[in-house]
Amino acid sequence: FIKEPKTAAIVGCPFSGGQPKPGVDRGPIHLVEAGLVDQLKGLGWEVKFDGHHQFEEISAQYANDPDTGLVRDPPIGLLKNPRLVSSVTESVAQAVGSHCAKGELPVTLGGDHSLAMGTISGTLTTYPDAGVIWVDAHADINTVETTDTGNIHGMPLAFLLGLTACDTVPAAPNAPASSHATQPFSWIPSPPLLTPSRLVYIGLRDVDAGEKAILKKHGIKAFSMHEVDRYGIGKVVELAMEWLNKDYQGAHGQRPIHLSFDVDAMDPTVAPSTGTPVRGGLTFREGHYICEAVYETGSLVAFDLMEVNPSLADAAAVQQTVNVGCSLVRAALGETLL
Ligand code: B3U
Ligand code: MN
Ligand code: MN
Repeated sequence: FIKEPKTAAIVGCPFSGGQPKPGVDRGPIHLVEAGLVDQLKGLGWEVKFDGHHQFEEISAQYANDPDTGLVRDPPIGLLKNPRLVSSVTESVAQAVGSHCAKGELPVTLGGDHSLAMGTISGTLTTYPDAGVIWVDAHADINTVETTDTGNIHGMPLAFLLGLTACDTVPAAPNAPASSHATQPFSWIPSPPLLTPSRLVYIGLRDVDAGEKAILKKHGIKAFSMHEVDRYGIGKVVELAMEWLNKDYQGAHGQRPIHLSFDVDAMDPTVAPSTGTPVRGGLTFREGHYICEAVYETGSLVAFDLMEVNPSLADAAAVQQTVNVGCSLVRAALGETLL
């Protein structure tokens, strides 16, 4: 899938609007400052990086009016920053999609996990039959009806799968006239490009009751930490790949894979600096093994590393988390293969 010379495109997304804690927008900056670009070049990849995406124009459009105090992006139901997140994720979809179309491997650095609405949409425009492996402590599949927090980083898969939508609302005063203002996320194609049978989870351990019902209803395959303990990570990745390819007839014999990795899938002792750590997570090796094994199949077409938040721990813990983040990206780009 990836053309020679193998090119990785870093898509830095300093964005935190899908959740309330400041700092996660600094994640990509720290990862790049730690030397990620040169590290990937050292693995033999050509690396494109034109600086982090600046969502300034979009953020300015939806920021409260400084003069009148008008709120341009009021909540819709519980959902916070819906227009902003919708607009940012659509622009991420375009960036990621253009890299995929050129045969490059987009490596998107978050930022919060709402960004994956953009990354996965971008991948699916080039690879409509791609499978998604979602590595996370959380299922991120709340709908407008089930969300308790209204944080959109807990909802991206519900939008991608067409399981939820925002109602059409009157444009907020002074907001730009666009579909983002009146019906956020209506840019996501309907019928959806992603289907429940092409999604597999690894690492779950904090899933809301409403989300469990959604997983059950749609028969979505999930390997929680319980299955990681029972089968071991080697078997889990094998079963995940088998599931995604079980009735696939396409050209390469294997679906293209989009690997979306939330750093909070890792145990907090391994990656402490993240917004919603949950104990009992993946070990250093288990996390890396997932990345290595998916790369080894030759079908990885896009990788996300999300939710590194450099402002939630002391300097040593931040450094540790950033280093683990870089190391997961290297593993996904073949570092440990001999
Ligand atoms: N399921 C909860 C918590 C959560 C989801 N993703 C993260 N936290 N990082 C929610 O807010 O939807
Ligand atoms: Mn997540
Ligand atoms: Mn998570």
